[in-house]
Amino acid sequence: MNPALPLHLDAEPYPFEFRPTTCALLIVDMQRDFLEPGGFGETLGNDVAQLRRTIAPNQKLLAAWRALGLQVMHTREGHRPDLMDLPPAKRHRGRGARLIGDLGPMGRILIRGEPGHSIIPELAPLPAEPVIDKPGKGAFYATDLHAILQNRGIRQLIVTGVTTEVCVHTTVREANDRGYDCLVPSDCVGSYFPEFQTAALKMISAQGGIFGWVTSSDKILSALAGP
Ligand code: C5J
Repeated sequence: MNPALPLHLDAEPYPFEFRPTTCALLIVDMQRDFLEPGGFGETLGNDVAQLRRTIAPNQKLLAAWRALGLQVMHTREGHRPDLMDLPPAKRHRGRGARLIGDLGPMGRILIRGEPGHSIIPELAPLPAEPVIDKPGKGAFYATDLHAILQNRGIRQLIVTGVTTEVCVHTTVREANDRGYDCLVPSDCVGSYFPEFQTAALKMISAQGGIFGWVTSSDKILSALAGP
């Protein structure tokens, strides 16, 4: 496989054509507080198994992407320890017993530098892989992601991570408005709510791919492996 040549893979709503060298794997918010038992997500009453099923397929895709020397980027949702970048509306919405910035089971919730804020060890970034710290749901809002992608000549994104209908969806929508083609492998994205997972994926590929394409990680791996 020559990664500079275009590849085609089976996707919804129609085959996705991509050039691996100008396509980045963007892994969204695979953070301990969202995925690990005992983390913030679970303390809110969520079933983390719904998210943890995405770990193994993400590991396989990440290994294949790295083996070809292709671009990998990671994001983390979180805020400054002094909370100055946290809109009061975001802190108070949900009215949970614990708010962003409060002490949770893995340190202060969604605060940069705290144990729960870090990416799960199974998908730990390599030193050369940019980690985008984002204060919002979308990875483009108030970050340098767009500049980094432009400087590296990236035109297409494979977006994985959690949660499908929140940070993955917002990121795909933001990317779409900035002119990137987005491909979402359904087994590499997860929601605490199965019905949201199904609806969110349908919304991406509906209306002729209004936000992008949906496929599975196996199809990406087969395309990379070549005929
Ligand atoms: C949420 C995220 N669900 N990463 N964050 O609050 O999707």
